[in-house]
Amino acid sequence: MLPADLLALPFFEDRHRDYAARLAEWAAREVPPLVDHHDVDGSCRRLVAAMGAARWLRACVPGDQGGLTENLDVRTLCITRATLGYVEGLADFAFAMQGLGTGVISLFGTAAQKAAACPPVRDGTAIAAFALSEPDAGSDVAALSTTATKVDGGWRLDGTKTWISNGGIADRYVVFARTGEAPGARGISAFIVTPDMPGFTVAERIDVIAPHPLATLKFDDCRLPEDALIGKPGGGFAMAMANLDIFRPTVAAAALGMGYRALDEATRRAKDRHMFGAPLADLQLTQASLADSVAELEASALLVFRAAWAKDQGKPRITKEAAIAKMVATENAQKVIDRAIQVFGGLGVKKGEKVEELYREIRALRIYEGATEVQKVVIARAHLAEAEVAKVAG
Ligand code: COS
Repeated sequence: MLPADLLALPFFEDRHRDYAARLAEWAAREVPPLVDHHDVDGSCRRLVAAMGAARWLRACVPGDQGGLTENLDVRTLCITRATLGYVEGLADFAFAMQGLGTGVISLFGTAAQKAAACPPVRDGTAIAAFALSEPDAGSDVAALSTTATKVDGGWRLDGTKTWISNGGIADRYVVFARTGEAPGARGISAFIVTPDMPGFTVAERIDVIAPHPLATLKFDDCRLPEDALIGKPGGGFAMAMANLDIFRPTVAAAALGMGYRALDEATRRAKDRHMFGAPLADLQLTQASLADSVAELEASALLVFRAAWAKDQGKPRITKEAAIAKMVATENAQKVIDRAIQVFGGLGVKKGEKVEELYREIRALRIYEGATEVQKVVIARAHLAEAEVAKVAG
């Protein structure tokens, strides 16, 4: 569903164009029958299994773990999320969490950690999750208070995580906890936690406007083995941010896909619906609405694939590009979907209409993996730092 003229740009290679066409065809055919919005757990399990069997989840793990490319190819991740987001928000969610939940392990884990975690995620036989947020630490990650204490033979984990995607259905969680090497960001570490570990409980399932598997997790004297630690103690914050650098552009891509779907729905409606003796599309105000949406989506698309391309070219940090893409694409998609509802009139807010579903689905994307306000902080900091470097150089 990504426009052919976008895919024709030099951001992409032929392998991306071929992948996008095959995935769009597969998703339109295979995804809708797997989804029941009243059973999000079952739907996500079915989607993960199907995406694993069809080999799309190979994009979520690196080449040495049977992945599609040597390193995660951010353009492929973005194409996948845009395509799945166009068809079904839950499919996008299920795909994205396999990648986000495994990213820290595939980037920083030991060979044994990768070998245990990646192949089942790739094959769709295990579900992954990323547990960073806490009741009092969402945007301000460095304020998290879950603790991991060194004990004989391993670690003891205590605290609460919330808003955890796949919470309650995941087979493996990457959990961030304070290990105290230093105050703030430099005293956080990452751990692999499985639901069978003693002291782990799913405290609450969270019901939201666009239902997805989400939960609050509690760790009460939860015992982890020695090898649960990922990377070095104290390195957790930077690992989380490096993972988010890869996955923030993909959130933007999902928003892009949802926006394109809303635009297609609005365009069809504007052509089919007659008013004042002519199709809605003949009214200049409808044309203005469509024009704003087309322009905003094209601007988003360029930012999404600029960020993805930069990472794939080997740029070590794309923090600013990713933040710009995420902020602009999610905010634009919200506006595009809102305009589509307006074109639909009353029907646009009727349950069961695709644009109504998109309106609920898009909202969380402006919040999760760094709210728009966090992206503004990141962008401004990067800009000011660049200005400082330019001043020194000048
Ligand atoms: N890649 C690698 N390292 C990074 C990094 C990145 N993208 N971003 C920051 N770091 C490193 C920094 O270099 C710094 O290292 P040193 O201490 O060695 O200099 C360290 O991590 C701390 O960075 P910083 O000073 O920027 O930390 P802050 O606490 O000020 O970070 C923000 C603030 C708001 C940017 C951060 O907390 C954030 O992104 N919050 C949103 C998190 C989020 O997405 N939450 C949703 C949960 S996931 S669904």
